[in-house]
Amino acid sequence: MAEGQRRLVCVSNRVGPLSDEGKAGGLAVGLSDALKRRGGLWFGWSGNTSEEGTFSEAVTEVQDDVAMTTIDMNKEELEGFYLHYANRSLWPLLHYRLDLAEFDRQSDRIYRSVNQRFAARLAPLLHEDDLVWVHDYHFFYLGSELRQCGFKGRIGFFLHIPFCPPEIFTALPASHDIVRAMLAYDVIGFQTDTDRRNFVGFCVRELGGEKLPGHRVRVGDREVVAKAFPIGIDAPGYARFAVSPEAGEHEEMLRDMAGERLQIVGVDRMDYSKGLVERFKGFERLLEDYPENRGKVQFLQVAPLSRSELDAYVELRRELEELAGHINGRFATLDWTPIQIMTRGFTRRALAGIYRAARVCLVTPLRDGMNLVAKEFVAAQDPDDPGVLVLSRFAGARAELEDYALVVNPYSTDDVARALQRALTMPFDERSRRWEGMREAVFAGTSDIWCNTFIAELEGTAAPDPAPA
Ligand code: ADQ
Repeated sequence: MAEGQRRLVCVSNRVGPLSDEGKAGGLAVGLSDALKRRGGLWFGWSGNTSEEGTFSEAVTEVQDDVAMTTIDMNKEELEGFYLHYANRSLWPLLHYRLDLAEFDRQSDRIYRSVNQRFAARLAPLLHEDDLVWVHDYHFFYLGSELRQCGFKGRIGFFLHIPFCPPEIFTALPASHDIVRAMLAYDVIGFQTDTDRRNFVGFCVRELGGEKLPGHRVRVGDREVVAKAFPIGIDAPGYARFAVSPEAGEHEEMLRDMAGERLQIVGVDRMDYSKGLVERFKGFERLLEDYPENRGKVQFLQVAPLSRSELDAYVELRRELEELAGHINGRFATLDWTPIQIMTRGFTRRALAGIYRAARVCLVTPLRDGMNLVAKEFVAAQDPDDPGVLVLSRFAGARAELEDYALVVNPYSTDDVARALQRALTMPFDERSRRWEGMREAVFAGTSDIWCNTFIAELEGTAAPDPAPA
């Protein structure tokens, strides 16, 4: 931490790792990049359960300038807070999947109490002039609970996933309580302007609030900043990963395996929001409608398992494996397996090599806050032979990359197949021009810039907006 700088305190459900481990998850990647540069305290759940739960002793691990302090949860807290309310109510709802969202009183109660417990444990660790930055949908109530504990400093919040339209959000029984509690934050950050508009729309229509100039919103006597801060990656660092020996090994392995064939890749946590089923069907349609690709392309989907305790995720894995089996059964020859699915994690360097070996990257979520994979793919490319990004119109990353990626409707099998065909046959000049444009965008919006812009807003030192919202 530089002298005179206020300490940054980040709060998120999972803490770390700071190192290049094979852990999948956009939040961990974004935050560790930011914290490693600035230093500070990172507070959250240890990943362990114990009988004492949120009353367990806090454990602190220090790495360089970052202290990581964690507490446990007990089984009931983990069930109600994490598995149920966060992952079965909020995650599907905020991803516009009302059909998958489940609501119940018990988990609502536990979610609130875990937020209260984390605030109670964090409050004694805080200094008055700390900048507290709370992350994601696990902790909507945490800011307001910190206020109850007497903390008067600045508190910001960033939502990594989408904020759905008010028409959908109002289905959540606690929707009013949640948004009112969010107003305890001084700055509320979203990935895109669409998310911000949805949130402000809720404040105005449901809570009688008022939209003010300069990305501000007023509800009753609370006036807060609600603004988009698109998250980025450490683009120069990622580009260096891509030319590391470990990346080189993976790139070579994949190129050897592909031989003359063109490689298509997808890299996503195995989650229904990522549109994997629809993507597989799009690939199948490519082989159906453009038969010249048979034997000439291969598709590797890397999809580490996540939340495998939940039924919807078990079902998804089954469906994907079945679909891959069906496609391979239908088109494979003795020397060609069209589609391969891998559920293991990779280090970030290894992944960078995989991206670099690919001619096309398929990033086709049905809904995604940002999608860092799209940005990593761009940063990892070889300027002498860059690949093409096929990007969902429903990924937050579209806002920055739409002029250069091939933008598709991920629900349309035909659209995905057409875009794939276009990507696979794209001449070098066009590939190169498109990649240059994306590269510029990815390097102009790095994780550093994301972090610094948010913190400047939280400190109240951000330059005023030239064009008020
Ligand atoms: P995620 O839903 O996790 O993030 P994403 O942004 O794509 O989605 O990030 C995934 C991260 O995990 C990437 O950095 C990727 O490299 C890594 N990863 C994926 N598969 C891996 C594997 N097999 N091994 C190792 N690493 C792997 C959430 C939101 C997103 C938002 C981010 C950041 O859902 O919309 O972009 O937070 O805010």
